[in-house]
Amino acid sequence: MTPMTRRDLLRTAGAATALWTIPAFTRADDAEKAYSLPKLPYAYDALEPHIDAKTMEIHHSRHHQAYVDNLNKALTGTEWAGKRLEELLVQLDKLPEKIRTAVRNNGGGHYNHTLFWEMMSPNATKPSAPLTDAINASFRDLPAMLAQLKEGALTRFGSGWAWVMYQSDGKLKVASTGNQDNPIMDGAGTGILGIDVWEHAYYLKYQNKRADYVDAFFKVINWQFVSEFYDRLRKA
Ligand code: MN3
Repeated sequence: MTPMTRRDLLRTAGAATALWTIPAFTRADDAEKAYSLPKLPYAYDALEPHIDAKTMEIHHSRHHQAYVDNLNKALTGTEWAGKRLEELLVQLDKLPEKIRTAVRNNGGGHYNHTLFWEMMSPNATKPSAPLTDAINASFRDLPAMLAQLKEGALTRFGSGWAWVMYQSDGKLKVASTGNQDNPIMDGAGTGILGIDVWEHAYYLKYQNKRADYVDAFFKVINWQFVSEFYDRLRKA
């Protein structure tokens, strides 16, 4: 057995802490031990004209469904089936190598999209007072935070996500991840607001104009959900 390096220890400690502080959004069905596609909390056309109905329908019913199906396929018959998805994503290095990449990509896809639908709303909302305080302390103000988030979304080369993440020191920070990765995977933080910058999220309506899509996304942010997510983390 190789001795644990300091880095391993820190990673393990980080993952263990993260495990208990990340709220569960994606549970497997107890009987089936399988995940299922969550119902969209609004109609496909509810975010028009900012996010069009066709994009929402394909994104939810085909892309997200495929992540769920492929995640279930990878986990079937393994001891990891039926666990909280968050539990798998914070300790990917413990998964058998045979299924690790499939769980990372499809489990990340299921987790990220489950949050993404909730992070948008057709109703006008605004950040809570505690979240506003945290935004002001970490970024100066809300426009400054959104400017950084937009920069993160535009500079992510290829497919991925830009995030506002909550860190264990209570501060908020902007980050971006490739593919379907999420900041919880390496213990950097927990993404409380995320924007999908895969082309499938915007190409039908915005083609190559990712900046226009980001501006449109800013108009449909569900601040109530983001504020509640922030609250659950800071009180954990
Ligand atoms: Mn997507």
